[in-house]
Amino acid sequence: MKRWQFVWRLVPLLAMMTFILSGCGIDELTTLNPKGPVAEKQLWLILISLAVMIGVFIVVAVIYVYVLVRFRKRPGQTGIPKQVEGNHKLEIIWTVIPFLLLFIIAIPTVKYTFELDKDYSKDPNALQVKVTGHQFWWEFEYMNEKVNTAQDLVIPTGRTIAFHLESADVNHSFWVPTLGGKKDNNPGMTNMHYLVADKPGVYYGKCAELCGTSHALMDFKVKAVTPDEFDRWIASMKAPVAVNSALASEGEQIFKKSCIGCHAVFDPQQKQVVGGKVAPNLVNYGDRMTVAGILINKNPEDVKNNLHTWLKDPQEVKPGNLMPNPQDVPGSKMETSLGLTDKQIDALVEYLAGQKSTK
Ligand code: HEC
Ligand SMILES: [Cu+2]
Repeated sequence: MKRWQFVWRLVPLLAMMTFILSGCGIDELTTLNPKGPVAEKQLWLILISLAVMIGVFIVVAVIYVYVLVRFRKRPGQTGIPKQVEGNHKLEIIWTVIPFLLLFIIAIPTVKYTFELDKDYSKDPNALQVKVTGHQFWWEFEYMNEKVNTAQDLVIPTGRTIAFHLESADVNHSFWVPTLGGKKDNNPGMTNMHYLVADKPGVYYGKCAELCGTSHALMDFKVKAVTPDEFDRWIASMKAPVAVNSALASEGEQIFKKSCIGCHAVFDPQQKQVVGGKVAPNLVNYGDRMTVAGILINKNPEDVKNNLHTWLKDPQEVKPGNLMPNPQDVPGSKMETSLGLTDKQIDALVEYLAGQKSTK
């Protein structure tokens, strides 16, 4: 009876674990569903190590169970059985077999360790992207194209992307599980990393190094598109966007007063991107897949709602982030605010959401 009660107690525990583990998205944040050659090689290393380990486990378990059964104490048996010590043949066998097994794992591991650490920073065919980790957002700078964006990393398929990983403050770690392993962004240095995406798609990225209060919200998206589409995207990031309503142009004026010191946008008069670099670049903001990397723009209309949520209280969305509150929020950690009214926020939402490429 007691034992049954114990087993029953395990049921909710198992159910809870199933529930929690099901949170590990099958397609999104997994290394088991590779979408490019780097991730494929890494998965192969996992599988070969796993195969060797499972093989060893099975052989050892079978011998163990056999010995337990075959040499168990029989009825009527007294005293300890004959003790056997030392057997050169056996000792050589169980030294050589593990050596061979480790050798099998070592060959691809060493080969891929060097291969995956290749530096493509001088390769003219690779796309050079500087990735700067900030508390708590990602900056992507296309070094040769002179385009800068945040949270959404757009890349062409089939081309090696050479990432120059840097940090503006503390340690971060750049990780896109379906494309390949993570690498750190350390302040004061540049770490090289490369990834390739085979097929168009949206791949999830995360900061994988505890970097402060909102570390868990430091997400980004990698959007792989065809090379043609990529060229169009780059062109659109340098092309003017019309501001086509009175409310939006009011928003533009407020933006130029209150926001442009930190954030850059495309200025149609000067025909270039202008503004500060300490905060995310907001060129073509209406095309973004997220607001602040974490509020998902599932449908095109969502961008307005998400912008509104962000601008009403950025600290509520990402505690500890460095954007000043546009409005006074009672009890907020940000003591001062930019003092904007509800109407001014609506105008800013209209302006930023309308910044869409016209391609
Ligand atoms: C003192 C600098 C500063 C000022 C001024 C500022 N911001 Fe920000 N803003 C930031 C920082 C830093 C972030 C990144 C927060 C994070 O994600 O951790 C941010 C994030 C954002 C985002 C999300 C960006 C993204 O990539 O999705 C929007 C939208 C935004 N700000 C709009 C505004 C608007 C509109 C104003 C003017 C009312 C403004 N900001 C004023 C610093 C600033
Ligand atoms: Cu981080």
